[in-house]
Amino acid sequence: MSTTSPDLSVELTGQNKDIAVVRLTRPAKRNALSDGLILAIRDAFQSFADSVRVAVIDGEGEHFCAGLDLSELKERDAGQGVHHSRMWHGALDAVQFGPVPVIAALHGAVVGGGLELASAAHIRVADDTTFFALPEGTRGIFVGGGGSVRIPKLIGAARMTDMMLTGRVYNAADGERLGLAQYLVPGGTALDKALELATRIATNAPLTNYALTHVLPRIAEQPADHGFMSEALMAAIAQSAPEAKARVRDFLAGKAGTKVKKA
Ligand code: 1HE
Repeated sequence: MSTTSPDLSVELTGQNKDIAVVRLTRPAKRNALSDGLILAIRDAFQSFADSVRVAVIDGEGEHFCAGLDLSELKERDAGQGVHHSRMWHGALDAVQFGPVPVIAALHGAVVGGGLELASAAHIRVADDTTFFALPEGTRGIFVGGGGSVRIPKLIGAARMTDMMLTGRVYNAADGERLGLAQYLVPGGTALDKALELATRIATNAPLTNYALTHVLPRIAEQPADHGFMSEALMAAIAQSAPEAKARVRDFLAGKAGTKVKKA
């Protein structure tokens, strides 16, 4: 059953309603992630309309997300703690391995579970008000939303260890330099940039987008020998699609807008 929440909105935009903007709408609590909000995120990413080709996730107010709703942090026994963390894993897996590429538009605090959520996106755009931190270490807890798996892939285990041991906060420029975000933009423009990227991504062949979000991360985890074989299989499937043949034909025919341009 689909969970709705007053703390989450989903709006379809773009030509043909092909971009879903998923917005955390709990600014009074800095978009802290309650259990209800985490389940609503899971359900939103599992139930997009067929028209959706790309999703953008952002947060209302001055901060993207303050992480786990600490007011819900109550006594749990070990078993309940495992289930709670696995619930987060299910939700953020729905983001990373959902039907479409996901762009996170970041500003203000991207901390704790907020950084775990952002890490599940495929592209992160940070405006210059963004700051990144993992306060779990100083709060006597640990990441539980997949951060220990995803964040070291972005910045390495050593930097994540430092963030958690010392409470280190990275500003937007340093975050982009390290790999916490792929784009750095002026304050207040992260959503615009994310929508610009989404518009471009929506014109890709859906099968290529699927290969990039579902196959590439798995190849990256495989031994090289297995990875080469997976790559060959995916390449063969992608290039055999009629859409791929038409796109290559357009380039060979010199059709406008098909040439790679200097950055
Ligand atoms: C919250 C939360 C929250 C704010 N849970 N209520 N995350 C943290 O340790 C980060 C905690 N938050 C902060 O450090 C700051 O709130 C911010 C830097 C994000 C923003 O500061 P500011 O000055 O804009 O807001 P504020 O005055 O601190 O907070 C406004 C309200 O939001 C206030 O409630 P109010 O009723 O007194 O108005 C805060 O209590 C509330 N609020 N953040 C609950 N996180 C899967 S495991 C993941 C583990 C983690 O994520 S641990 C890290 C948790």
